[in-house]
Amino acid sequence: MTPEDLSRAADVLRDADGVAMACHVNPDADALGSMLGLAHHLVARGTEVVCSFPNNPPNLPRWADMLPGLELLVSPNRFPRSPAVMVTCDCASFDRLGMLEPSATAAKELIWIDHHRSNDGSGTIRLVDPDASSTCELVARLIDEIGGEMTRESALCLYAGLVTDTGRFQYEAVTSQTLRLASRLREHDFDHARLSQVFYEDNGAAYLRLVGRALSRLQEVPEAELVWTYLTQADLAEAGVGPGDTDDLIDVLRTAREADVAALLKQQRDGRFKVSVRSRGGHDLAVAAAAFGGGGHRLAAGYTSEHGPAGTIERLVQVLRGLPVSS
Ligand SMILES: [Mn+2]
Repeated sequence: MTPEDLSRAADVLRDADGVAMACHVNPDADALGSMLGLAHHLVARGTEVVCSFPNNPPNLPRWADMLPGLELLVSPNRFPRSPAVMVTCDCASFDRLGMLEPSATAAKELIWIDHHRSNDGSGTIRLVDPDASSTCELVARLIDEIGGEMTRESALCLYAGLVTDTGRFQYEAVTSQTLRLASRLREHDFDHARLSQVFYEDNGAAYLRLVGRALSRLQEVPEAELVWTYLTQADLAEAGVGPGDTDDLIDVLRTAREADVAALLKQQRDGRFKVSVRSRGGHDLAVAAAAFGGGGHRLAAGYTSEHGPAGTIERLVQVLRGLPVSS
């Protein structure tokens, strides 16, 4: 992200009458928080803002209620078809926009804000910094460049993304700048303890039983420094847990000291497995996931596999060991 791009994006957003904003499918708190954080700032300046993400119906995770500005969200089929100015938040690739892709293609100005290393290069103005802790951190820089007082609503939304995308300030992308931003955001009056509770201490008993099931299947592959497990659609149905409610399970797996890489395979409705991978530092998983058409960060990435659990792991082991993958 160059200073020129940042200043050009700020110019465009200052001058725009209306801005259409989108974040990635199945938004996490960084995606939703960065989008709404910037939206609040623009709304406060009198700009017309509409926000969306490509889930139809737009079912939101439970924690989303904590974020102000949900009334700015429209369902993807009501999103402007050819916006003059469009902003995307936290999208590593164009296809993460799903059914909002045509709007991004048609947009006159497309401001692309993201921090994924595997970002694939869309946008007329690119605010992409793979070293940034979160998209929220990039949005904070953009808000400073636009000028004007940051509102409490923006601060809360950005704080939510900052806390969660840094694993509560523990990942390597956390810099003194990240912590200074957190401190600045916390000067605003919001209940950060309640926010943390909603993100980290809000599990249902059914989910905890499902974690037990997944952990009881944990397998180790020492030659690839890997631990892994899986959940099927039947597991989810039996537990009565939605697939979006299992996002934190990988954070339990990754604590295994026997391995460098943890992989969680979650079966999707179409039968394929969504694979989340995390490294403790020894493997570049953005590269590994790219071998399977996915992407992400060096230590946290994901992809979708056509193969069952055994076939998926067999291929992952080959990539982790630097061997050619059988198709
Ligand atoms: Mn992010």
